[in-house]
Amino acid sequence: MRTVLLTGFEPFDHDLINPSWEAVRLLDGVQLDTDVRIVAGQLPCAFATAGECLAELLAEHRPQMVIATGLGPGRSDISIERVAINLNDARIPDNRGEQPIDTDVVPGGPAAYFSTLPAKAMVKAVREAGIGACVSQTAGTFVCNQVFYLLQHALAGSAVRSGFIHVPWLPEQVAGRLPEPPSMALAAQVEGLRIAVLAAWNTPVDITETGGQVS
Ligand code: PCA
Repeated sequence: MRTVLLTGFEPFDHDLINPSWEAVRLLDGVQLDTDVRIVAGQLPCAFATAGECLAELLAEHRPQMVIATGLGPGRSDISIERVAINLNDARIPDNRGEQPIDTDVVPGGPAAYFSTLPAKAMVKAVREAGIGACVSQTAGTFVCNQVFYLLQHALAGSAVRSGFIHVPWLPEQVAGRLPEPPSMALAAQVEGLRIAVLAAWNTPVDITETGGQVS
């Protein structure tokens, strides 16, 4: 049995729920094919510990593909991230009260890593199912970008494809706010992620882009 590891984050910034974890935990155990299974793991929203937890999940599951996910407040679509940068610059404190400003993710590491997922093929597949999706050129500079960078750093040069997806708020998280920010129902997030993962898995390894314009 081969494994695709999906990670989601615990809630942060006073939220009680994080849609990234709610969505990926519903995909835990789902088979993509007869011999490929999704395993879901949760990461803490903390600069000091998220990387260690990610490394433990990689060592435990030895996945063939890894997609980390997180909440992207204000996003309206399933956002396939293209690039992780070697910079922490937190707008708010993390769940341990740490707020790194202008620090390296990995001192001496490359300025950035590209995702090794086929971002445009994933966007096209999710849109074909009627679910909003886009390619995003920045994962920000908070814990999500840190985890994305550490993931790409850990798997650089390996055959294991990896990348990051930001998901929108759930409707119940934004209800009553004026103006109401964008959101997406949990069922659509789960199905969108499942289709994105499947598209990534089924796209040949030497193709990271389909080349077409998607936005
Ligand atoms: N989103 C945050 C960190 C955890 C999460 O779900 C981010 O975009 O950095």
